[in-house]
Amino acid sequence: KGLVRAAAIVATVTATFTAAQAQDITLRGASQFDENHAFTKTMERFAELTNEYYDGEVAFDLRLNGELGMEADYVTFLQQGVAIDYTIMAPSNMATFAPSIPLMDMPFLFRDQAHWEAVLSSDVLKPLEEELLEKADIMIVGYTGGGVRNVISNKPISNLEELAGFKMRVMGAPIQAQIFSALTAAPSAISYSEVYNAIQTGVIDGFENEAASIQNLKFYEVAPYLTLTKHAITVRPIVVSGKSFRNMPEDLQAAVMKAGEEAGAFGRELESREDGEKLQEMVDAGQLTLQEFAERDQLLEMVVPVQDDYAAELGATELLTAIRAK
Ligand code: X1X
Repeated sequence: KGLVRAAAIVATVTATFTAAQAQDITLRGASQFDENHAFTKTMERFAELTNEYYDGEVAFDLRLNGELGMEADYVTFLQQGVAIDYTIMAPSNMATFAPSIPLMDMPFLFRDQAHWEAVLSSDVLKPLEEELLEKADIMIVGYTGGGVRNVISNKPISNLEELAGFKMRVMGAPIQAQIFSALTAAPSAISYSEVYNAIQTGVIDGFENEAASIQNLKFYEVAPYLTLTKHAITVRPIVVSGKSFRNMPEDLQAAVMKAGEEAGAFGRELESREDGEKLQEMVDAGQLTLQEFAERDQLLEMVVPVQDDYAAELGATELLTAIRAK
């Protein structure tokens, strides 16, 4: 009789524990931007969709405005499984842990938007996802992005002669500096949080970025000239810490994967659509002056050998060929 009673207590306790556990799941995310940025909206959509597909309640605690640091901090947090569970970030900010990841993010990788979309809606990037999971314990659950990166500066730049020696900030992955060095600029890797000040104090003359972020962080205040180099269409993975993912019940894991893929498609449509609109808003507000780059085709020719060498060094020549062939 005693044993039956003990088993009943254990059953009750287990059921209560499971219910409490399900209610208690909180996933914390981080954004460098405010509520108007496409990354923030995409992470909000990811939260909504996860709750839609999961037969339980998950609380999402998304911290904005760089409250938890910048992307370079987030990658360490995710890898260690501390502070945050999910975010959106540039592959070039994950280079320390997985050197091949910036390949999906390198300038001049995509011919046009159709090529970019074909790559992101295929599974051609799978080998890079596997490497990221293996080396950094970070999972890619979807792909957003879609902003076009251009050069933005404190003085007009409209041709190769003016680009020569241009002191510019690039993201931390070595391939970023290699590409811009090949274009004869003078790149240096500076933390994103330092860029505004570095331009203001004359340490650099500018950098390269997409409209959503230029507008959100008001970079036009210190760099009001934008040159349409159109050198990258952004690829921005929605990432989840492997440690957080393994702690989730299986049905939540499935919901997160499905939500990640769909939120990614939502974010790609949103940022691609808003990119031109945001540039125009900044022009109309007198914040930015746009100019064409006279020798854009030549830029492409100058960087292809650098891309090829980088892929060869990583043993990723086949992968680069497959991406180009999409
Ligand atoms: O250049 C950067 O470091 C940043 O640029 C934009 O804000 C985003 O693309 C972001 O992901 C980050 O990489």
